[in-house]
Amino acid sequence: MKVTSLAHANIALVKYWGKRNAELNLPAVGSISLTLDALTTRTTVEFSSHLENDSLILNGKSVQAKSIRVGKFLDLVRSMAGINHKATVVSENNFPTGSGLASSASGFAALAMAASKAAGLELSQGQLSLLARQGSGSAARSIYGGYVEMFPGHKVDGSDSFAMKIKDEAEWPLSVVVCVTDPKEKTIGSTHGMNVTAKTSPYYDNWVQSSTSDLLEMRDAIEHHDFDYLATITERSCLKMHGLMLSADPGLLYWNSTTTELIHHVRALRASGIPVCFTIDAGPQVKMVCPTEYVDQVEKSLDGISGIHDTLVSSLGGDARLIEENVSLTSAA
Ligand code: 2P0
Repeated sequence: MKVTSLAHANIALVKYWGKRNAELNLPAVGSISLTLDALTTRTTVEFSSHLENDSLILNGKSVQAKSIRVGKFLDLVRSMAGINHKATVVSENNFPTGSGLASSASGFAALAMAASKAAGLELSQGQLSLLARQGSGSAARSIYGGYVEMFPGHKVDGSDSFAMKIKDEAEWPLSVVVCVTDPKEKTIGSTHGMNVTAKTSPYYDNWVQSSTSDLLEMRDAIEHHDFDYLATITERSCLKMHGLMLSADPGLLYWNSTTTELIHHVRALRASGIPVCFTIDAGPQVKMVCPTEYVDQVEKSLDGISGIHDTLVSSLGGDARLIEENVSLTSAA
């Protein structure tokens, strides 16, 4: 069976950085995110007894390095389903890949959904989230739309480490303006960056401990639709994570000069009365979050900032979903 799925990228308001178990990909901290309607990955998977190897075509190109990570993920699916057929995976992002725009989140969420279904599994959203986490921590969140919380869990085997929706996207319509300041793939991937940080930063333990109160406060802000509170916690978590990254050895600096300019810009906008806040992931792109009725004003305010390569505007998106299931001609033959 050939299955196609679609998943949205997400941005964390309370950030995930660091693993409690690198092998099982278990996060050391919880996180809370928004799912982005406009940023999507569409993935088709087909297992076949006629294939000798797994293959990955990402954005129209055959990708060897990434397909090793994808191959390991497919091994998980195969062992769950009790099959040993190899697979063809074709995946397309509608936004820049590997540049700090959460392509691994939407990518592994879409892959978990399409591959499990193509292998004959019927998984619940919780099981899909748990599976997606094993591909990429942030992918556990992209199984759901709206406001999502990832729980790091306590169990050694990671069976309690998955995400859940905490509020539907329709209940509190926020929007996000993504400012792409550099579309190139980043040189230090998140997995490596997290491991270096956990091993070398003198602040790492404090980061892990202080995440509990950030999560608690963010749940409260979302529960009460309190944008000012959300803005305060979002910027605090973002800057704390980047401070932590800077304190690794060697220090990780993902920003460029436009990233810094945009931080000052957002703070000036908020001081002028526009409810907006920034967040930045493991890359130089700046994501501006605001109530949807302010999104045009926020976007307009960016006119004349020369370092912005592109802007993407998104409302909140829905759950990852299957969009096509076909019995393939090759497997039926
Ligand atoms: C997040 N990031 O919470 C944080 C903020 C980037 C900065 O989750 O190693 O690609 O695959 O679990 O999910 C990016 O890390 O890392 C990420 P792995 P992932 O969105």
